Amino acid sequence: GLSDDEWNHVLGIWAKVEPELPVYGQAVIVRLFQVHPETQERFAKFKHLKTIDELKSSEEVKKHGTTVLTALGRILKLKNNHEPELKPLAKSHATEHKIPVKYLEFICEIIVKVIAEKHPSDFGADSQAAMRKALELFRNDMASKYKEFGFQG
Ligand code: HE6
Repeated sequence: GLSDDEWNHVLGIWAKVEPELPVYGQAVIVRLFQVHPETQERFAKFKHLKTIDELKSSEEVKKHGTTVLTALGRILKLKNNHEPELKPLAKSHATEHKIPVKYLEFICEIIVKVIAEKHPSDFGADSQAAMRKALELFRNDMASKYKEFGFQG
């Protein structure tokens, strides 16, 4: 797990992200689809969006980004005790959507980059390191739940 100090960094920066969750959510999903187009293929509802402009102007993309970051925020706020919140997410992503752990790695890396771009002065080296650690914990625990649900990830 993370130390109290590390969690303070994580939740401190998250408090700055939260008022603009749809903006961040949209930026993260658009970037994910741009950099890793194979992730977009997993979404029947987004397959028709071909250009970057179409992605950026899609209300559905924005809404989904908000959903994803809202779920992640709830998990982060539970700190080292995120199991109850993580379990249903791992279940749907393992058994329904079948999302490889690699894709979770992609989105986590993009989340750090997008925050760093939008909040350069509030997201220093210590905060970035703490956020990376929190997202690694999230991914590792998702991966072990995946296995419990019979998905190798
Ligand atoms: Fe996904 N997702 N997701 N997901 N997701 C989610 C929270 C998905 C995610 C990574 C989701 C994904 C494909 C996520 C998804 C639906 C991710 C919620 C709350 C919901 C929902 O309730 O609808 C992370 C890190 C978090 C917190 C891919 C690819 C990645 C990388 C669907 C295809 C699909 C869906 O509904 O079809």
